[in-house]
Amino acid sequence: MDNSKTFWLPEKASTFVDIVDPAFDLFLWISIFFFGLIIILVTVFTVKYLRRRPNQLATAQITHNLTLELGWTIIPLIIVMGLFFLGMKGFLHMRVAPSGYMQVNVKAQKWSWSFEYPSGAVNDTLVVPVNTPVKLAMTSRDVLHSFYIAAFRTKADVVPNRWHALWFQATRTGIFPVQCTQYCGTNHSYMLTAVKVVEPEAYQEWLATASDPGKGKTPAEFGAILYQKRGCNACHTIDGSKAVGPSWKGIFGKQETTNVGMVSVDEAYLHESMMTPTAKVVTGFQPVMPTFQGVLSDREVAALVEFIKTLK
Ligand code: HEC
Ligand SMILES: [Cu+2]
Repeated sequence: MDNSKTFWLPEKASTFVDIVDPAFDLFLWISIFFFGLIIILVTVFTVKYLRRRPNQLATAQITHNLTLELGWTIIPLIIVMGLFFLGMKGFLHMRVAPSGYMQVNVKAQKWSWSFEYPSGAVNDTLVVPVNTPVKLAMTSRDVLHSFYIAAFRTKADVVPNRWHALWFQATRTGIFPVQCTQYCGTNHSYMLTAVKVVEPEAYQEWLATASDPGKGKTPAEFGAILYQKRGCNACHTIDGSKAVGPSWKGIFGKQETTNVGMVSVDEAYLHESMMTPTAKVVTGFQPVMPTFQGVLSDREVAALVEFIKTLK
């Protein structure tokens, strides 16, 4: 099978390709057929019924033509009903995961994705085994986002205070882009990640390490991993350049100007900044940071603090 992208459709990598692509092609060809038919008829009629002489008489008034009227009602009706059943069948199949699926929870936030596995592993890219049904239970921590894997032909909105499910079964290994397809603020266009489809053995191996990312690492090294994996890097840089949030470079120990006055950046302040970001808002920035209450464990907060301390 040729899995590469075509003029119309992106590359193919899931079982849904067999449902979506033929339906898309059918819709496309029906549209092309009627587009062609209409253009041809308009042209033919324009030439045929052109008024050639100023005193040319119009044809006698025709009130109706039953055969023609029934024809242009019934034929399109049959076509659209057929398309409806085709679409409905695929839609239902794509909404209900088959038994024996593996579940991953997905949390969207401005502007990153976080994938949480039952083993406790949390990652910023989605890693899944090939030829296995995977169900995603998705919610958002802030605004409306939308989760889209073009190569898998699947997409669903990710809404705060609600869980949306989506499933897929990847048919080959590889790395495929995941996009947010709902405008969700300044850095929406950077809200990209990937789904990495691997062999089942490689998946088990990955899961074992990902389930305990702090293992054998110093707190600061663990913090550096969390900076990426927890999406802090969507808004904070570590090189001193200003982004949506202040850079972490050299903040530890300095005096920060906030909406409640000057504060010194110590462990307690950093902890509070993660749990209750709106308590003290750094001057010159919007209060857009989501809370990480219930998201970061004490150990993770401590690791992030240690990481920030190293950024002199
Ligand atoms: C959506 C963007 C965004 C994300 C994601 C984000 N932050 Fe923030 N953060 C901000 C903004 C904006 C501020 C400044 C305003 C404020 O104080 O609330 C800030 C402030 C902070 C501060 C205080 C910095 C200072 O100079 O005083 C800390 C510490 C912090 N964030 C930690 C984190 C950590 C840790 C993460 C990841 C677990 C994170 N942030 C994720 C936007 C973000
Ligand atoms: Cu988004």
